[in-house]
Amino acid sequence: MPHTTSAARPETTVETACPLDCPDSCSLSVGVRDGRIVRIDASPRRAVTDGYICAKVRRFADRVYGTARLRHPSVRIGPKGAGLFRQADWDEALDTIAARLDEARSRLGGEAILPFCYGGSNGLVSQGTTDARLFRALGASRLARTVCAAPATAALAAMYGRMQSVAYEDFRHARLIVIWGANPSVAGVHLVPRVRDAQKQGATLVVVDPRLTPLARQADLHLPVKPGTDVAVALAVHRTLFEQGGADTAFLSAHTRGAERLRARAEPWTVERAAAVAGIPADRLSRFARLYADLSPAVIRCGWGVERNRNGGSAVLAILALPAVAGKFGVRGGGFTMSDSGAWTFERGWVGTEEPATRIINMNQLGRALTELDRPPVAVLFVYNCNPVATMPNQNLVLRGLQREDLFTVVMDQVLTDTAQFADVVLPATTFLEGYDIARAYGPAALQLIKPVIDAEGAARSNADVFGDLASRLGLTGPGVPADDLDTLCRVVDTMPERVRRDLWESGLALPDSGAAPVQFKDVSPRTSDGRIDLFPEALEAASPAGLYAFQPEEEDLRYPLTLISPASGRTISSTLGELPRPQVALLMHPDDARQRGLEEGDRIRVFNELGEVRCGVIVAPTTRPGTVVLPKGLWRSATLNGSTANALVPDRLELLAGGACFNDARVEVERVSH
Ligand SMILES: Nc1nc2c(c(=O)[nH]1)N[C@H]1C(S)=C(S)[C@@H](COP(=O)(O)OP(=O)(O)OC[C@H]3O[C@@H](n4cnc5c(=O)[nH]c(N)nc54)[C@H](O)[C@@H]3O)O[C@H]1N2
Ligand SMILES: Nc1nc2c(c(=O)[nH]1)N[C@H]1C(S)=C(S)[C@@H](COP(=O)(O)OP(=O)(O)OC[C@H]3O[C@@H](n4cnc5c(=O)[nH]c(N)nc54)[C@H](O)[C@@H]3O)O[C@H]1N2
Ligand SMILES: [Mo]
Repeated sequence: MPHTTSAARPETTVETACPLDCPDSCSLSVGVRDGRIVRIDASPRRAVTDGYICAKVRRFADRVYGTARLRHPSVRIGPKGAGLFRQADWDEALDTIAARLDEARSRLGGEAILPFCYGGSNGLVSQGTTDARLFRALGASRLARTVCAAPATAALAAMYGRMQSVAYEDFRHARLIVIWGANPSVAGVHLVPRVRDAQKQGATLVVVDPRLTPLARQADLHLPVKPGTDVAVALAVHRTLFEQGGADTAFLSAHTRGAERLRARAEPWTVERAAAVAGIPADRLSRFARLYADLSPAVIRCGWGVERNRNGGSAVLAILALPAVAGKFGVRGGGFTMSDSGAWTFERGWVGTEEPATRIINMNQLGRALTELDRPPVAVLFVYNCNPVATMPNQNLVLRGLQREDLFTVVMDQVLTDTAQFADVVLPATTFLEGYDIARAYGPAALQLIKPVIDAEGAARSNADVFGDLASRLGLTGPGVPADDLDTLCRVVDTMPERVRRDLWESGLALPDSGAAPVQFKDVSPRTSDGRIDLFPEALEAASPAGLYAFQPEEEDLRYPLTLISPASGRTISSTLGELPRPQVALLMHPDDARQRGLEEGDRIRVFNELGEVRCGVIVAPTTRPGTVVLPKGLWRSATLNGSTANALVPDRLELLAGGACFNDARVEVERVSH
């Protein structure tokens, strides 16, 4: 008889949620046996998750238990960036860091300290809590968290006061769906079946994207715009609406302000002119304008591909203004979907102290901050929830900054990232399967409780715990500072309204008062000062060097005739999971561009400009527009032949409305290389 005792231990299941930087914020059911994760799957708790999760999170255990995982603190022993470390214990690591923080502050002032964090964990506990309190108490430089969503958030907040979006499940009620600069087939997969269902029921699908994305293939109309030209395209639709009777004047006068000024900005944008600027046939653009005027309910999914160029904020404004001008609100399946992260009425979390008015550093210019700033220079860089070598513009300048001998760099992460290779002290962080947190969705709004599923690997600790510990080593502990992630979680939940608190504790899921699928202008309305949609927000106009609805053309540079974009891929979330094996990376290029350069699929190439070069393979296919080439976002340096990724080619210029990143605003040339 076979011997079966070792398999006899039962599998237990823990209900939790995914806090990774993705709009869908899935509810998860995780199987554990003998203290190890054996299965990660969808939980039925949240309707949006719809019974399935993405392939990336299914295999998240490969990260938790993988060879790149950090299990102990370590201290650099080789030259900067050589990746040579010796193991240390927490006391040594944190005492060293505390001493360096203290030294920098007393010698140069608190502003010599730069905390650097972004999307690693979108949780409400692991960011903006004990970390924020520590850096505030130190008087550190403040970080403008602009790498993503800053232009879109500025536009949405000014225009609608962050009104809640049309939920995914309501897309099936739409007769017209516009997917504008979003690729939900990889970056928010739960929208796709809802779009397909709507199409089966006769809805028309329009996709605005320089690439032939999976949904663009299925669309009735695809507008393959040049990156950075969406503002012109949207303004031409506005002009058509105003000129041809498609504007809802009753709605505009009852519910908006600034319509006349918007109309004036749209006036120069005839369909012909916008089509020429965007590099698309004029008849396709006028067909789009007609469809948008004629079909209701009409919903626009505005993605983040739109914002990642100099004109990004104005483009988002012009797109989000469309449903107001065309009067598309007030019906189920009509309106827009952007981000719901700010659609809640609770204040964010707990920090327990005022923010000092120290200098603000735009994270998109990290390289400059490390190499150019003085009075004071950045002396201590503390990176957590972020992998800037892989994710920030001007990679070579970031690397140069990180090589500074007089810079003390701390990196706290789950794995030995490209950034951690440059650290003086590396700290091991828990994953969302090893601690407490709250996932706040930025697709359809929801909060979910995250619980530890397994014990922490090795000596890994949570951010909340480590920053609290550091504060006490520095003597900065005030009364009521939470001790660890559970304590911090309780503090964060305590700041929420009674009903939300109860739902979170009792069922692990809380929805806004307006429910999971509100109708815009019925169940939710603008939360601007006067409750109207502000089509011409003057505060934004005043702050922007180019003004609202501005289109600034790219500078002609004959040496670099191609535009490089680097959108989300299905293999990573930003650079998270980039440590896992992947096939050879290749640049996607249109056959016309390849022919002009004598390139063929399978060639080795270099993509280059004045900032750097990337060496990799090439895929030749008509799935990108001529003139636009594509590399995936979030690559680790080992993924290419020369240790540079798309960000080595991305300029650190700023988007004009909110200082956003210009990832899709890189000008390059491509040529074959022999090795
Ligand atoms: N699998 C996976 N999922 C993710 C992520 C990931 O890396 N991988 N990242 C997460 C994060 S941080 C975010 S912010 C979201 C982003 O998710 P999305 O909003 O989908 O953003 P992107 O992938 O940057 O770009 C979307 C599309 O915009 C197109 N595009 C590029 N430039 C332009 C332009 O100028 N105009 C127009 N109209 N289209 C343009 C690109 O070709 C792409 O198809 O996804 C999240 N989800
Ligand atoms: N070329 C190009 N670059 C881009 C983009 C693009 O479109 N093109 N998109 C940009 C966008 S949209 C975004 S949002 C940014 C994201 O850029 P980043 O903020 O750098 O996001 P990630 O690459 O996901 O890296 C997050 C890191 O945080 C770590 N982490 C996760 N949880 C924890 C935790 O609890 N504690 C600690 N200490 N660490 C943790 C993860 O292991 C990971 O290494 O990238 C941007 N970069
Ligand atoms: Mo992002």
